[in-house]
This record gives sequence, C-alpha cells and structure tokens, in this order.
Amino acid sequence: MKILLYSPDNGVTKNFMPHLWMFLLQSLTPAGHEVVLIDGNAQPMDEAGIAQYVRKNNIGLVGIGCMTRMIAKAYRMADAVRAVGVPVVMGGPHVTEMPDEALGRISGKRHADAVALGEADETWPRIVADAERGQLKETYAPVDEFGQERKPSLQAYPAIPWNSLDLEQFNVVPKFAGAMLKRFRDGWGTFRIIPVESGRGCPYGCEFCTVTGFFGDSIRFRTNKSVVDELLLLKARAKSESGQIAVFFIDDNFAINPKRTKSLLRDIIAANAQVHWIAQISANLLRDEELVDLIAAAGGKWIFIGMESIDATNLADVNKGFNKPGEYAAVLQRLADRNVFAITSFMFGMDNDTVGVAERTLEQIRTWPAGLPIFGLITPLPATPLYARLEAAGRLTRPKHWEEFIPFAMAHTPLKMSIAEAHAEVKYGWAQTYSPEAIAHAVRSFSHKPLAYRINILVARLCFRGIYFPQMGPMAWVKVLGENAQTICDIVKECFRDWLTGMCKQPARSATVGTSGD
Ligand code: B12
Ligand code: SF4
Repeated sequence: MKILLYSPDNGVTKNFMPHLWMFLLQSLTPAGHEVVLIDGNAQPMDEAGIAQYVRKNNIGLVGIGCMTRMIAKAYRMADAVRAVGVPVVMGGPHVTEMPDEALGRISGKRHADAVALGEADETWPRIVADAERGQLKETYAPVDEFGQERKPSLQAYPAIPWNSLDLEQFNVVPKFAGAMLKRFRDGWGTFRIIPVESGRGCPYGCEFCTVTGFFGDSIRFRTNKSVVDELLLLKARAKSESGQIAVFFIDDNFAINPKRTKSLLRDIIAANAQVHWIAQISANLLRDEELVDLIAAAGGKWIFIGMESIDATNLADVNKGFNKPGEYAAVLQRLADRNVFAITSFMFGMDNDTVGVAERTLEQIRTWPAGLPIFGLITPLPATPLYARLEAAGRLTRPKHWEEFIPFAMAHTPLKMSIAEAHAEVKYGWAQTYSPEAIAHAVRSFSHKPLAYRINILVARLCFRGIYFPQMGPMAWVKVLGENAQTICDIVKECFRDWLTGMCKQPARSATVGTSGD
C-alpha cells in the first residue's frame, strides 16, 4: 500500500523545520508499504491539489497530523481526500483532545475514518494493517491488554534513516545559491533544522499547556546511545553534502532530569557528536552551572525559555510559579557567558496584565543579553485546565477558536484589559523588538564577539520577525532587507574584511556559527 503522511501548512511561516511525527511513523511503518511525506509548509497544497495527488499516485491511506491551529485546514484536506474514496486517519494533539469532532460525532461533518489517540508509536502498525485489510476502526488508543493507558517506552526507539531520506523540501538554502555556498567555509550548500527527541513528558502541569495531559507526567527517555548515533548520522550527512545541519531537541523540557541530561551531553561530547542545537528548558533548571557548561560544550546554541510573564502573580495564576522573574537576567547572563543565547517567549493577556505590559516587559528585556524575544497571547487550548477554567467562568469569546484560525487573536476576555488592548500589546512587543533600530542595536551588542555571532543574531532576528509580520513572499523579504540595509551592509563589509585578513594570514580562522563543535 502507498501511504501519504501530510502535515498542513501553518499559514504563517515556511519550512524552517519538518515535523518529527512524520519521520517517526514512516520509520515505524511495517515493511512492504511505501510512505511519502508532504509538509504543507514546504510544499503548499490546496484541497484540489491533495485530491489530485492521492488519485494520481494511487495512495491507499492518508495520515494527517497537526496542532489545534491548523485543524481547520486539516479537516478541509481530509474531506477532499475522503471525497475521492481514500480513507483518512488523523492523529496529533488536537484530535486526541477532540476525537468526536474529527469523527463527526458532536455535530457537523465527519472528517476522518479513524483517529489515533495520543502517542501512536505502537498503534500505527496496527492502523496500517487494518487499513490494508479495509477494516479501519474508528479509534486507536495506546492501551495494554487490560485496556489501561500505556505510554510507549522510548528505549527501543527506531533509527530514523536521516542519511538516506529525501530532505530536499526542508533545505532552507535556495537552490540557486547552494552550488556557490558549498564552497563557503565548511560548506553551506544545504542548511536544515532537524527535530530530534531525546525524551517525552513534563510533569509541571502549567495551566495553558497540553503536554502534561498528552504525554503524561511519566517522563521517558531514549538511550544516550540512540540519540548520539542519530546526531552522528545527521552530522555525517551534512558533511557529505558540504552543508550544515542544526538540531532542535523537541523535548518539552530537555533538562527535566538534569542528571540524565548531563550524562547525555557528556556522551555527545565524548563521541564528538556535537552539532549546533536548540532545546527547550525551563528557567529554573538553568540555575545549574555545570549543566550550562555542558550545554555549551555539547553544541547548544539557543535555548527556548517559556518565561511567559515578568509578573509573579500571572505566573502563579497559570501554575507556573516555578518561574522566578527575579532570576531571568542571571539565567540569561549565565548562558551568554558561554555563548549560548535564548529565545524568550512571553504571553500577554494574562489575568494580571494591564495596559503597558509590553513596555514593562521590554524594559526588562533591554537589560538582558540580546536574544530572540517572542510574544503571543494566552490561548485556551482544548482539554487544558485553562480552557476548563475560562469556560466555567463564561469568559470564552470564541469557544471553538480553531474553527477559524486567526493569528495573534484572543479567544477569551482578559480580566484587567480589553481584547483589543491585549492585541495592541503584542503588536507593540514585536514592533519594538524587530524594528531596524532594535535589530541594529542587538547586532552591535555582539561587537566584542567574533563576526559569526553578529551574523547569527542578524539572520535570526530577520527570520523571527516573520513570525508576526508576514514575510512569506520574495517582495516581503526585499522590503525587510531594504529596511535593514545599513546593518546588513555593515556586516557584509566586515565579512569582506574578515575574508581579506584570512587570505593574508592563512590559515587563521574565526569561530563560525553553523559549523559543528566549536
Ligand atoms: C517542536 C514543537 C514546535 C515547533 C514546530 C513544530 C515542528 N516543526 O516540529 C515550534 C517550536 C515552531 C512550535 C511552535 C508552536 N507550537 Co509547538 N510544539 C512542539 C513540540 C515541543 C514537539 C512536537 C513534536 O515533534 N513532538 C514529538 C512527536 C513525536 O509527538 P507528536 O507530534 O505529538 O506525534 C505523536 C502523536 O501525536 C501521534 N501523531 C501525531 N500526528 C499524527 C498523525 C497521524 C496520522 C497519526 C496516526 C499519529 C500522529 O504520533 C506521534 C508519535 O507518537 C510540542 C510538544 C510535544 N512534546 O509534542 C509542541 C506543541 C505541539 N506546540 C504547541 C503550540 C501551542 C505551539 C504554538 C501555537 C505556540 C505559540 N503560541 O506560538 C506554535 C505554533 C507554531 C506554528 N506556526 O505552527 C502545542 C500544541 C497544542 C495543540 N493542541 O495544538 C504543543 C503540544 C505544546 C503545548 N504547549 O501544548 N512547536
Ligand atoms: S514546563 Fe513547559 S512543557 Fe512543562 S507543562 Fe509547563 S509549559 Fe508545558
């Protein structure tokens, strides 16, 4: 049977990173089937397009997975596939929380023949076998022989064949530039960000988060060896293509068990498996100096920190009181001292937020080492304690907000400001942080560091700007590059000077962000 795994586009950004579930299920598919992957962020497709693709390629089963924000598109695509007589199975966080919606049991249309609840590592082979026999069941749940929920162990994690997979759709270096860039420094012919998981689960139970409910508070890890082998494979592939690879450790909290994280990082270093990587770690766990030393030595470059708010009352309200705003500066400085920087994520519209929250947050951010601040709105995702609380209080203004996804729009009324005011705060945060002046300032703040760090922060800021300000087409990029022309010119001049110096003093080289293991 030929199986298509499809992930709908998020409508906001392009293919900066593929989704892990597709590669994982591909690797877990029993032998004898062919699995093709289409990521809508890399290969945009509409309803007619997917129907035509499925017919033309004789697809026998389509698997669709996505987050809540893409579910409306996912349902439309599923409807188009089912209309041509091909069964659809849906999985991922949204349909796990709302299976009856996908199966048309609440009201309205049925979108999926079957729904995979929760983690599908063990149910996927069964789904494929049932589909082949034309006997798909409506729901597949990860349960043991007694019907009790069973979270898959990650000890026997499948080897994803990163060395042989077709990853062209996820190469962010444009084809026309690739041939030339292959010869630049250690080779930049390709650049991909690859998702890797080392473990699952987070017990912290923040009120707005689906993770504790979905993956459970039982934390599971892969073996160090399996993670190290995967990194070595990715590193070898990048080298063979004269390209670069970076890894996003998608664990919800990469250092949730610091002892185990340290042991993994030590093994990465010992095996010389360092690639540049990003990971999500909560601020409280970054108090540990030894951990931060190891992060830097093992290739860690960017840490995503869910700071959410600088207001302790807000944090307590959402059960995230373990975040201590008073220590944010020290945590970020500890990272920056080792050349590790932070993506700091904030949510506005929280219950204790009042007008001016963005500027108050920015006042703090400006005193921290430059990084990548991002701003969103607190969103009641289905099946979260936050959703239940707001529903009970009658505060949901769009209880089924996912039926019409609107980026950066609230779905409930904040307590101390209006919805419009909350939207304005988010806009202010983005506009101030990603203005040409702010970008120039961030780049200048790295002037005591090698040039590569200035290039890194410039490119990262220009890309991150696109999360809020649409930057999808070439014209949008031309505009952004034009607005930041002065900073870009300064960097290009520096690159040229650096290159000339290098030519004169061969073989001296400066540190390069993007090459492995510096
Ligand atoms: C990596 C990640 C991202 C990446 C992007 C995704 C990518 N390219 O990988 C980044 C950092 C950009 C991101 C951003 C956001 N994310 Co995110 N992200 C994750 C994270 C940490 C890991 C995803 C992952 O790969 N998991 C590991 C795989 C193996 O698990 P999985 O995807 O769930 O797949 C398993 C099952 O669900 C199932 N399955 C999944 N799909 C399918 C399909 C079929 C057919 C079948 C059979 C089974 C199946 O099988 C898999 C194996 O068991 C998750 C949390 C988590 N731990 O999952 C949050 C998570 C998915 N993100 C979430 C959210 C809310 C967001 C944002 C909206 C946050 C924000 N406010 O901006 C943005 C939206 C970005 C966008 N524009 O789309 C929520 C989604 C909740 C929901 N109900 O939708 C999650 C669950 C975290 C949370 N806090 O609750 N995210
Ligand atoms: S620490 Fe992060 S992953 Fe864990 S429950 Fe809180 S928001 Fe979710």
